[in-house]
Amino acid sequence: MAEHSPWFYLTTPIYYVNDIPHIGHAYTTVAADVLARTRRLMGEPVFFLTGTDEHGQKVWQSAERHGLAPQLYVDRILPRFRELWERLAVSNDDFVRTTQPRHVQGVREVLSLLREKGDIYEGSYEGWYCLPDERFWTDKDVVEGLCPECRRPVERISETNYFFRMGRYQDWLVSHYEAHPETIRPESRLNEVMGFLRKPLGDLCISRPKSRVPWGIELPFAPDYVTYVWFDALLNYITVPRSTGSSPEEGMARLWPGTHVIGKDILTTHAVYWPILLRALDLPPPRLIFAHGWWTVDGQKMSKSRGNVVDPVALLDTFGTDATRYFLLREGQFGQDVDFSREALVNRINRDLANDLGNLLSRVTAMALRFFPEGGIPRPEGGERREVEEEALQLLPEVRERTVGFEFHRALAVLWEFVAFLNRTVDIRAPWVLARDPEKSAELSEVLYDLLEGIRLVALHLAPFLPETADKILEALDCPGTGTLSYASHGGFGVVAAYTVRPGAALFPRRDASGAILSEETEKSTRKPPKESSSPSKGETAPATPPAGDSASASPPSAASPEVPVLTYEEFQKLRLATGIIREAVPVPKSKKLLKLSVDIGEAMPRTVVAGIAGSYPPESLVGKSVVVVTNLAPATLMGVTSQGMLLAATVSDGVSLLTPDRDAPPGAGIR
Ligand code: ME8
Repeated sequence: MAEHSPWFYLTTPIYYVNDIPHIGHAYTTVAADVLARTRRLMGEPVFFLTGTDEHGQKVWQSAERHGLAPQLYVDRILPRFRELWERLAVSNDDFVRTTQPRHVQGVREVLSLLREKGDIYEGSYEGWYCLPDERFWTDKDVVEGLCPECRRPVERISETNYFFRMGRYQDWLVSHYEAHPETIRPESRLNEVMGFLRKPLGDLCISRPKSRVPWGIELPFAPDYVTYVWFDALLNYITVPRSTGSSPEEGMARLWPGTHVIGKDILTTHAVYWPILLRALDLPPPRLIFAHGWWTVDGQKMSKSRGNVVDPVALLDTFGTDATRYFLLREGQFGQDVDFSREALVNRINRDLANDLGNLLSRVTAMALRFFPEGGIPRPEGGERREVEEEALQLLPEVRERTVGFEFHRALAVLWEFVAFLNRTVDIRAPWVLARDPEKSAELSEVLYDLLEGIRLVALHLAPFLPETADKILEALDCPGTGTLSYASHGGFGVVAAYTVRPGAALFPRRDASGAILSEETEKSTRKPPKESSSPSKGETAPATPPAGDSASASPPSAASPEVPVLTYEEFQKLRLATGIIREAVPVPKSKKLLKLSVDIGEAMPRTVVAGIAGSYPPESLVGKSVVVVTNLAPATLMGVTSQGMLLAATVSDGVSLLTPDRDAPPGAGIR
């Protein structure tokens, strides 16, 4: 049946509203969003569902604690989830609440049907109950009075209840997974499920007496009982499709089976209870269940009692939508546990987003504007495939494949390989050198077109991950925004006939270790670029790179003088100096004084350093020279080139003299 439907139906768990959302909720939902957006770009019709789980004992108890009726309580918490998804740019097509009439009605219909079929029976129950997980356990399961799942104390309970004949379908489920092992991912999770299925499955208690849990969906055949919250919750995955079609059957035929993205904590309910429930309803099992790993904080489990729960709203307030989304998906492998630290987040922002991506856009658009102020950089005529196109064809299809395969961090790593390639192309092809030679104007135009086209493809592939950034990039390239894109129509190379760029805003500001934006003020005052003028002036002779302060005076400052600030030892310790070796040196176009250097400081990629030393050193004399680099200065853009460090030099009578280690020192040696 629905196996042939073209629809991609994707769900997240529906989250409990007994508390405000945390980073784990954001993780699952953003991952699902990236998948939904990618599938849409692939031209598939997508139905992406998220929502809230509003019934059950935990929610009821939270409401009690707040002195509110449960419905009022959930209505008050709900906006926290909805607003979070909005701020995270989550593009869900529907939002289900288990208190909605469409869901309540659907659950009651299912209950009646299963009761009629004889799959639900009345029985008495005595056993252990885990309140936080709302699950029953047998004597065998419970060790030392603790829940085998969450390790919290269980309580003894004895009552009459209604049971779902789950055991009946165990053999079917085992043979289903044997035939379709690919429907549980990652593979290790399938092993867990099969391990669980090795023991006989008991029947599932699907009711709670109202006297104990008054907050839930009433059983249609037993008004003193409400439905077990998990039974209620899982059914959202079909009550919604049933309510969105012209009839329940049509809605189901269109959307079902769905793909579920969940955390590893709820694997058993999804991979065991849920397919069996579907089977009892004569519906096919889910298309796929992907259970991702757990976020920890500085290596520790996140918990309220530890006070280390990461609040996604606070992250958004400080870092914004796209940086938060990027970090969530880039930092760890989806499926494995991943650790949160602010340091890692700030590093990712500064390195990947501000340096690699942000600089690429600002360098290339600045050059396009400078060398083609009237715009109109045309698509080069025919000919052989050039290297940017080759590289795009090589790398970009993998970005899509990895994304639909849930390998989000790999997809981003591959995309960043392409970003690094484009940055290298800028360095190697040096458009500013081409711009000096009128005979090379065709080559200049070709290089810039290829770079701009490369950047446009970066935006296209970035769109599912960082939708706001993709739009900003496309706007700077004067291309239509992400809302109109598809891989089929925009994924080729050479799609744009001619580029006219606009001055783009900086994509990501750099941050200090606390996460605060390094303000332009700070950057300006500490890294004032030397003025460009044709006649040498006093100010021009001084610093090797943008001077710290502007004291171009030749006399050494005296620590005793009141204008010279005195540093504390702690302040001095913040400075990072390292040895470097200059690998490349070229003049900065239109500048008499600046050279653009590529300096190896022992990192994966050499740093670009702009130095005001052209008056003292011809570029070719610098290649291979050892220098001393300030490595943790905020970058500054000088004449369109962003400098990622500063060289130390002494001011001498006829210019500057670079400081250099007096014996051989490898690149990256720290300086104390
Ligand atoms: O379980 N790391 O809701 P819930 C990663 N209502 N993901 C995490 C996480 C963490 N530390 N903590 C939570 C429920 N999550 C039920 C679901 S579905 C029919 C009913 C994410 O509010 C992860 O997706 O406890 C996990 O599965 C989900 O939040 C649990 O959310």
